Amino acid sequence: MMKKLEQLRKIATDDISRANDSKTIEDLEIKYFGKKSELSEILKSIVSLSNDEKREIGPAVNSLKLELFSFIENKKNEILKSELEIKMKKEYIDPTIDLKNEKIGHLHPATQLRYRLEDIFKSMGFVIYDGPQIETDFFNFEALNIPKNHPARDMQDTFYVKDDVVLRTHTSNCQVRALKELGVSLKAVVPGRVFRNEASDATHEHTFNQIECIVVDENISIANLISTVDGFVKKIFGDNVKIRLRPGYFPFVEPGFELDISCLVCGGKKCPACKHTGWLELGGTGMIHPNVLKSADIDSSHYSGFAFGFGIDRMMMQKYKIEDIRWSMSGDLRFVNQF
Ligand code: FA5
Repeated sequence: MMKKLEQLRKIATDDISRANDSKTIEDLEIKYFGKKSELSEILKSIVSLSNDEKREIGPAVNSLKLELFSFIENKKNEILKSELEIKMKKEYIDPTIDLKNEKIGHLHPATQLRYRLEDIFKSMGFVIYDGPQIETDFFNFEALNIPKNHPARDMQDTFYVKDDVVLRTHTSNCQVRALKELGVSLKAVVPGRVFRNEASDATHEHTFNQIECIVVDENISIANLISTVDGFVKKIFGDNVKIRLRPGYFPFVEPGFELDISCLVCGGKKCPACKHTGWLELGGTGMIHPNVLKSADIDSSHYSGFAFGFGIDRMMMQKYKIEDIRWSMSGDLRFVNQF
């Protein structure tokens, strides 16, 4: 047995000395220390030896085991260190390289504006709510008091995925969703992409962004609506901007309004940019219709609320004086690099 141990020491030390990569050393670890290794078989066989033999062989096996173990550990550390050095040389990073002139890209102006709007509303205590762009006919139309075959559907033609599934035409699709999911009291804004089946021109796209605001609680009035809109419009466009409401029809609000801001170019004095009216349209608004609250299982005798929906791309056009909305999705770097 002692001879066998001596042979094992020689072969193992030779093998380990020759190893020069981590895979080989891992294989040798299994070969010499694994469950089926020769050393493990010898250890198992010790029980069947006589007491005298045990006294001689036991310590010898243990000492060989410790010797080989420390030998293989040292070799392993040596190999890992040299492999790491090679890797570091190959993947060398120079932290002193000057990247000032590297082009790293930036957010699209509509996205920048969206994030700014989100920050403003968050600072006013609103939560940001997100909803699906592929929507059921129910949430996009029916829950909003627009039954099938109602003429109001003509105002927002869309793309049909299936009979009852559409690309959402407005972020108002989240009015009933947010009320059902978050309940009252609710102060939420929904920014996001919407779609319409309409011919594009300087102010119309088939794909654009809106931001919806929904507030439902006890005793909510038009005064709350006006102060909220006035607050956020001044934060976006500056303190001199005025707002005005005109009667407007949307089946999901009663009363409903179109909301205008004073022209940013002439300050309300009338110019070509505002078609000589002094005002620019921002979007629709109004007090949420009782039928909409009913769709969300909310008691309209106890709660009331307002909503508004504005076009982010149109706001972007006004803020940055962009004359044609079609630049927005053109993918033209001459446009986006200006912001
Ligand atoms: C709506 O979409 C209503 N959901 C708004 C609303 C919400 C009313 C809550 C009442 C209560 P409208 O179709 O007018 O309304 O669109 C709102 C705004 O989206 C418009 O004022 C405009 O800024 C923008 N918008 C509408 N159509 C387009 C289009 N094709 N391209 C670019 N922007 C558009």
